[in-house]
Amino acid sequence: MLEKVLIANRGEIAVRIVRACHELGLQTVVAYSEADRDSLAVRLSDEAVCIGPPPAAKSYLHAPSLISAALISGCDAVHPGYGFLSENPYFAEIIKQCGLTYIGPEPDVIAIMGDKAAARAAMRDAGLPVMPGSEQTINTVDEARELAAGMGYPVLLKAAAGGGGRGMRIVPDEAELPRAFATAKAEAEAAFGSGALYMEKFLPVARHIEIQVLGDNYGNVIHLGERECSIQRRHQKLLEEAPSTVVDAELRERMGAAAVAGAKTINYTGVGTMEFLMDPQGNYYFIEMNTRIQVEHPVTEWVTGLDLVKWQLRVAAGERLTLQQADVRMTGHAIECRVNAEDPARDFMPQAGEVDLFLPPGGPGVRIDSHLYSSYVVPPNYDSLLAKIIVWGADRAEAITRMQRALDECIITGVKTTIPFQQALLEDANYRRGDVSTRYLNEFIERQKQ
Ligand code: MV4
Repeated sequence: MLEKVLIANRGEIAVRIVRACHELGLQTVVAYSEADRDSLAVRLSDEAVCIGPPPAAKSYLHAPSLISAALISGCDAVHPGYGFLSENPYFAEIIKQCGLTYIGPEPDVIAIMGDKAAARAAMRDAGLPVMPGSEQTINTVDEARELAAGMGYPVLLKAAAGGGGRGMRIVPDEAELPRAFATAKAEAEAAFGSGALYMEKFLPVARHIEIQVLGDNYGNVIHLGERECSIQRRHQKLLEEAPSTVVDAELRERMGAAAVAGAKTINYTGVGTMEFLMDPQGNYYFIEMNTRIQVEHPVTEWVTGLDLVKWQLRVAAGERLTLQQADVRMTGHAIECRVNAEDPARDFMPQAGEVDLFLPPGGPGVRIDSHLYSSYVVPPNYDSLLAKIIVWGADRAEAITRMQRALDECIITGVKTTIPFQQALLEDANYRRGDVSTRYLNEFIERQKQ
């Protein structure tokens, strides 16, 4: 088993990883920037190392500082969390070359799934249904025009080095294609260092369903059911739940088996997520894979009873999965609401400043994953996530009622948050019926304005 883990991240996920390490008897070292000197993760960790000034590029994205912190503090492993360097194959590779254990999949697996065009090809070869689109990246407008003519508009241009909706551009018709192609290429080059683009048929109304997979170093891979993640604003998820209201046991079995087959094909190890889009007819298509723990992992943890971060640590230490697919069961219904330091009344403008009072909700079936405490100062340098409120209910109706209670109880003063928006969401008749899609949130926001 590992002994001492460097946590190369911040905020709620750093706290989450400290907790999992401590429950496994591991020592923790939290890397922190000067802006996070007073963070909860630093307070809970056995040790902490300052890795640089507040800008992420000089701290949480600066591999030499993170690896130096691990080496000088005598760590034997590094956990990347999510975001920052968590899907950077070079970071994983350098960590291994320095004799440390990377808590995540192999660098070459991170690399292939990080190239979203190569990931599609690999999953197509593995026999998964893949969103109709280009076989590989497209180099010229003429190529794009020919492909789009074959597929029919609207089409989507996506950055091969992007993912998560970053660098995604809808092309409604042929007239728009040249400008869209040039803009998408330039934006991808600027954002990801690669202008490589691929094309997909755009599904205007779909559900974003992702399957959690877990593999060990001995070829065992299982799936842990699905998460419904269609409620996104500008490709940032706001609310996630498990199970999905449109996935029954038979469909779960089929999607899960596809996800496991895809993961086995690339010898996937650790925790990962296969993202699918489902059309109104119930057909599902692979779009991309995430090779890291995800923000929304708690909803899967609650309905399956598994601790995914502990499994990341166990698998990285060389342990075998102790459960078979037949042992995995989903019980009840879990919902996660992300509480962000944003003002929903002002187009979700990010907020920073002191949280005077933080009083988290509690009681039966409520979990709070957060780095907040009263008097904590929210720094302006990073993403706006303050807390995740996760609830479990025997069924979806109980989970919704419980989430409403938890949101009503939660007190965060000093900065505006998305709590009022989440409360309105949970009141919405369409949401309560489970009638959500990738189009739902924009329609909901428009209805709110009326
Ligand atoms: C799509 C899509 C429709 N058609 N791809 C991918 C990353 C995720 N953050 C958004 N993704 C999508 N990819 C094709 N071919 C729809 C989404 C999508 C979405 C798009 C616009 C507005 C909200 C959305 C919510 C989830 C998924």
